[in-house]
Amino acid sequence: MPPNKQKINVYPVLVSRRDDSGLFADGAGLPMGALISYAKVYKDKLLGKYFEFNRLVNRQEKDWCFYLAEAEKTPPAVWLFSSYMWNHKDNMLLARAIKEKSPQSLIIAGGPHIPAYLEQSREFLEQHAFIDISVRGEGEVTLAEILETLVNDRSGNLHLNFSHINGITFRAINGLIRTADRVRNRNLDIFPSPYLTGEFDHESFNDLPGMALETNRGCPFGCTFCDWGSATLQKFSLFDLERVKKEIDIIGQKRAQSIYLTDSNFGVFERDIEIAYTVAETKKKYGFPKKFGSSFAKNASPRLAEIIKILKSVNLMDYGLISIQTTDSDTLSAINRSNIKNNKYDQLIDIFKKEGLRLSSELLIGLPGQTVRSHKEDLQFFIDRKLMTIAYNTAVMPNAPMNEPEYRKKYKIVTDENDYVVSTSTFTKDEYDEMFQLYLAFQFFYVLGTLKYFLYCLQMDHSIRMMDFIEELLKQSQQCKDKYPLNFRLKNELLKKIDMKRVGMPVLHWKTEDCDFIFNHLDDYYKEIILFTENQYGIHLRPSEINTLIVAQKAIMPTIGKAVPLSVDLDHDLVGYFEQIKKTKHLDSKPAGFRTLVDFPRGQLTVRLLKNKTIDNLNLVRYDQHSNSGWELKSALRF
Ligand code: B12
Ligand code: SF4
Repeated sequence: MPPNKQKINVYPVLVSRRDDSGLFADGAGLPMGALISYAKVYKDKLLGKYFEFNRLVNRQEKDWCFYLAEAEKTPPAVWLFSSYMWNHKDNMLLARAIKEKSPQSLIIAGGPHIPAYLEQSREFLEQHAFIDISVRGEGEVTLAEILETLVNDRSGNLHLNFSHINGITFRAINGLIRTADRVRNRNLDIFPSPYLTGEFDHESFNDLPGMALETNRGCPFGCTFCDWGSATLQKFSLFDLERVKKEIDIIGQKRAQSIYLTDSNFGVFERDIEIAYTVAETKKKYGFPKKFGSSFAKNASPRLAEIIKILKSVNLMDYGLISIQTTDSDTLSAINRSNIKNNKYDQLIDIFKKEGLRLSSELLIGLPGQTVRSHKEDLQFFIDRKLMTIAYNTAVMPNAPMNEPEYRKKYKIVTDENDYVVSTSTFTKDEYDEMFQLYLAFQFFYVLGTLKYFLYCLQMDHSIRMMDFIEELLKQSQQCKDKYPLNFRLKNELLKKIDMKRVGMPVLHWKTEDCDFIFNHLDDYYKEIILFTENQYGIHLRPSEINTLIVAQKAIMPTIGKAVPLSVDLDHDLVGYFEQIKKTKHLDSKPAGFRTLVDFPRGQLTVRLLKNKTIDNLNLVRYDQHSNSGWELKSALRF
C-alpha cells in the first residue's frame, strides 16, 4: 500500500458503562492507550504514514453509536477491541454491528477475556464470525506487526495472511490458523507511555472514578484462578521510574478519584517506596487521586510498612487489604498458592495494624479443594484476628489455569451461565449454596455487628466459636422453625442471593420493610438468640451477662427514629472487657490473665450516629462490605 493512497482508519473502541456497584467499569483505557502509543512509534513511526489512528475517547453508553456511524461512512477500517470481564459482552455486540455495516473491515480482539487456550480460542472464533483476528497475551508488538503486514500489501484487502505473526489466531482462506505463542518483551522501555504521548488527553478521561497505571509487568506466582494479564509465572520487568512519576502527575492533573497500580505485588521493589511517595505528593499538589489501590506484595517487609505509612499519612488508604483467598492447605495446593505461606499474612496483618489501619481481606467462594468446613474455618480465621473480609464468587476466567481442560476435569469444575464455579470435586451445588449463606451470615452477625459482641463474649468466656454458633443457628432455625421463627425468616429472607451477573459477589441487601421483623423487634430477636444458646449448648448465662450484652447490642443497632447520642448503663463494663479483646492478637485461645465479662464492674456505653445522620430508613445495599461503617453505630466498642 503506497503512502499516497488514502490512509486506513484505525479505531480503538473504548466502551464504558458506569457501574453502580462503586467499582469502576470505565472500559479498558490503559491497554488501548498502550497499544496505540506503541503502534505510532513502531519502526520510526512507519505506520502513521499509512494509518489514521482515531483519537482514543472514553465513550459512555449514549455515545456508542458513534462507531456505527463511522463504520457506515468510512471505507474498510481496522477496529480494535480490548476485552475484559466487564466490557466483553458490550464489545461483542458492537463488533458484530460494525461487521454488519462494514464487512470488509478488519476486526481485531485482544485482552484477558479473549480465550487463548487451543480449543477454546478456536471455538471463540467459530462462534464470533465477525472477529477476524484474536490476539493472545501482550499485544503491542503483535498489533504493530499486523498493521505492518497491511502496509506491505498493495491490494487494499485487509484480510491477508498473518501466519508469520506470533500470538494470534486468524481467519485464513482455508480456515483458522493459530500461530506460535508470543514471548513477552523483557525490555519495557520500547513501549511509550500512553499518558505521556497524550493518548488520554481527551476530556472524556477527566474526572474518572479511577485510572490504572503500570509500574511493572509480571508475577512470579501462578495461582490457578488468576490471569494477571497472562503475566503470571513471569519474571518482573520494570517501567522506567521517572516515566512512572510523570504519569502519576498526569493522573493527578486529570482529577482521577483513585489510582490503581496494575502491579501484582506492589512493595516488592525498593523503588515502590518512591512511587508511593510520588502518589502522596501528587495528592497534596492537586487533591487527586484521593484513593490508592494495588495488589500488595505477599511477604511482609519493613518496605511495605514504610509504603503503607506514606499512603496513610495523606489518607490515600483508610484500610489495608490482604488478599488471602483461603487459609486451607488443601485448597491452597489445588490453586497452586501453597508457596504463599499463611504465617506471612500474620506478619502483614501486624504491619497494617501498627500503622493503625483497619484491615480487610478478600476470600473466594468456589475454589477447587474448598469444602463447607474449610470455608467456615476461613471465616473464623478472620474473626479470630478481628479482621473483616469480603468474598467473591470464583469465576473461571478464560485464560486462567483453572480453565485448562485437564484442570477442569481433575477438579470436576462446573460453572453457571456467568462462568461462576457452582460445584467441584470437593463441594456439591447445595454445599456451594451453604457456603454462600455462611458468608452472608458472617456479614450479618459479625461485620454488621448484629451479634458481634455477644458472640465474641461467648467465644472467649464460654468456648463456643463464633462460626460454630452461626452454622448451628442457621441449621436449627430450619429444623426448629417454631422455636426460632425470626431466625427462620432471617435465613430465608435476608441471607439470600442477589443477581450476581453484575456484582460477582454475595451481597446483603434489603429494604426497610424487609428487615423490619428483626430491627424493629430486637428484643424478640435477641430473646430467640438466648433461647437458642440455652437449648443448643446448655449454657445459662447469668442475668447480668445477658443484660449487659443485649443492652449493648441493641444500643449499637440502628432503628428508625432512634434518639442519639444515647447512653446506656451496663451491669458489666463491656468496653473494658473489649479493651482486652482488642489487645489480643489471636482469639483462638484465651491469653493468660484474660478476665471474663462477669469479673467486670458496672459500666456505661455511649452511642452516636455515624456522620451525624438521623436514621430514617434501614435500606441496605452493601457493596463495600469491607467494614461495619454505615450500619453499626459509633461507640467505644467498635473495631
Ligand atoms: C486495573 C485493573 C482493575 C481496575 C480497573 C478496571 C477498569 N475498569 O479499567 C479495578 C481495580 C477497578 C479492577 C476491578 C476488577 N477487576 Co481488574 N484488573 C486490573 C489489572 C490490575 C490491570 C489491567 C490493565 O489495565 N493492565 C495493563 C494493560 C496494558 O495490560 P493488559 O490488560 O494485560 O493488556 C495487554 C494484553 O491483554 C493485550 N491486549 C489487551 N487488549 C487488547 C486489544 C487488542 C486489539 C490487542 C491487539 C491486544 C490487547 O495487549 C495489552 C498490552 O500488552 C488486571 C490485572 C493485570 N495486571 O492485567 C486486573 C484484571 C483485568 N481484573 C480482573 C477482574 C476479574 C476484575 C473484577 C471483576 C474483580 C471483581 N471480582 O470485582 C473487577 C471488575 C471491575 C469493574 N466492574 O470494572 C481480571 C479480569 C479477567 C478477565 N477475564 O477479564 C484481571 C485480569 C485480574 C485477574 N484477577 O486475573 N481491575
Ligand atoms: S493472584 Fe496475585 S499472586 Fe497469584 S498469580 Fe495472580 S497476581 Fe500473582
